[in-house]
Amino acid sequence: MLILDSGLGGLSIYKKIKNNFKNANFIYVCDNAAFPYGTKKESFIISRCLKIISTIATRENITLAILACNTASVTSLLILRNKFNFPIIGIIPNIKKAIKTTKNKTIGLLATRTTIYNKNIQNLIKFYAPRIIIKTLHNEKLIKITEEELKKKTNSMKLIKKTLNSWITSIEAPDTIILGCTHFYFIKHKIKKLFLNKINIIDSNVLISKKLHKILNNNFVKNENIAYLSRTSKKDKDLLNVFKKYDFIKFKKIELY
Ligand code: DGN
Repeated sequence: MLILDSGLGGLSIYKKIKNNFKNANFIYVCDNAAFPYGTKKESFIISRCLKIISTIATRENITLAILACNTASVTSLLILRNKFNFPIIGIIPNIKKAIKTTKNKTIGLLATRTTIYNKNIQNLIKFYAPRIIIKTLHNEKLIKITEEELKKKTNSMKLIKKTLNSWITSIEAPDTIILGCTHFYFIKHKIKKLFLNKINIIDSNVLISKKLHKILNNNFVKNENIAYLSRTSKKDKDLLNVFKKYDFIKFKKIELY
């Protein structure tokens, strides 16, 4: 199973599915040379994902690919599905679930700029939530700091607080927040704490597990998990340590021109 993100966010999906597919071999592509996708043009993300999946498909046996990044999914999923002969699934902000959950008709969407302003996401919001206020927040620094925290280099609380302050203090504060970025699962508990647990957090990752069970049976034979990195400089050493913690024991470089 191939999992793709520009950073470590996709590990939140891996964490969710690994126990349900215990014998599956996971191949994680961390396109760290292009991290974060959230600040890149849509055309760049599409061609990058195309190149990555094509390259890996020539080297590894791929049963299914997961775009473990909302930004990559909203921009590239439909295009990629037409190019490959294995299933490709992605993750997008779970707007429908949030609409069902909110009581005060105010929802917060926390995602990258590219995800928030993607025209399909904007259309989904207009279609499903015309009478609901959707407040959006993007802060690419928060994604970077979440990665740094996973590498045990910093503490993200101060920045999370600063980023969410306008929601926390507003009289029209959302009662429901959609995690529209796979990185934010790692700071979910902190977000909850800042809202004194009086917030519904909408998990879009659960949809991935449901889709996987529909598509795949569990007939895998366990071999090993491999992490591919698109950059392997000295400063990427900490990344390897995070992957090791998640049972990725073999590392390879993916060359992208
Ligand atoms: N994890 C990505 C997402 O879900 O949109 C954001 C980080 C990135 O740019 N890859």
